[in-house]
Amino acid sequence: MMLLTTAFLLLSAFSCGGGNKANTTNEQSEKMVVNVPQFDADSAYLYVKNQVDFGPRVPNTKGHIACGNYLAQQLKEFGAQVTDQYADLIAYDGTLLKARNIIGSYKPESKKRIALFAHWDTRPWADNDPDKKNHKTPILGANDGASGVGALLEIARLVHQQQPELGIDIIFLDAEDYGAHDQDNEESWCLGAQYWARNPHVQGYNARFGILLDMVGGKDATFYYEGYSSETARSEMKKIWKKAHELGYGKYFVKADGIPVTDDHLYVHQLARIPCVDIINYDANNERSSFGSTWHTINDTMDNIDRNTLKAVGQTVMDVIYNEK
Ligand code: AHN
Ligand code: ZN
Repeated sequence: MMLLTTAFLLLSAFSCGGGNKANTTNEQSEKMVVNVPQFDADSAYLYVKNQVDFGPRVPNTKGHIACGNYLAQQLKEFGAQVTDQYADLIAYDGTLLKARNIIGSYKPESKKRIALFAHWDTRPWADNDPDKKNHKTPILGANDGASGVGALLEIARLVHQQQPELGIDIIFLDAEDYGAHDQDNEESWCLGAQYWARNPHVQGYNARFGILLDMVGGKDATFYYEGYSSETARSEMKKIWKKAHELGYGKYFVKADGIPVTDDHLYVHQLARIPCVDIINYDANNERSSFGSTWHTINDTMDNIDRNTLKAVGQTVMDVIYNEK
């Protein structure tokens, strides 16, 4: 950072006079020189695939345990201070879920923080599959689960190489997708988030804001203003969409209202009082699901994962967090 600032000042000294003088003040140069590392979509894609290769990550299964170990290990390799938060959570059907939230922290001593969330578990039932015989088959969750986590692992890799000004917490939430089959039991979803928000990994934890990534890898995904984000984290949401458009990702980040979604960010706001924006695929014209045609089906596989979508979301989040002062 210092080196780059110096380089810029040298360059400005050599550039010809008569330009906008305001641009050559120290303050302006600092602003312009924020160097944001390049999000590598191939790398993120590999982190998505590595999770899917464990098979379904349903709580209380071998694939879940193995993938949890992989995620904690990756965060450690990327220099984060890792906290494992184990919790026994009761699902809507009475099942005791051996859940694990995994948190990777950078600059843990800093009071100025941003929290980045994704759920890492996968749904035990493909109950939105067009074929009823698949409704009890667990999903692979390439998009629904692995995509957000994969993007955040790539961000962790980059944050380790070059730290942004603020402290960053990468928070992998468990037991998001064990919700009831009927739509009215909202609180049966996001159990790991509810637990974390009631029992944050650090006492009195706070962050300036949070960003939740949910289904951020699908081909031709579109991200609209999600309802709760609009209400409770409006300025942060607008900042993210503005940045996405500046970077040329306007076709993904649509500046129009989507729907409210009961998702992890809701509890982050309600229980931990941290404003949190949900970047979640919204497919306005899909009859099968407003989250896209593969949502909670056996087709939520790597075939539907598009590096370009991961790049659009990952680079946007990178630019947002590196520009916070
Ligand atoms: C409900 O269907 C209530 N919420 C969607 C949250 C979700 C499920 N995200 C991924 N899978
Ligand atoms: Zn789901």
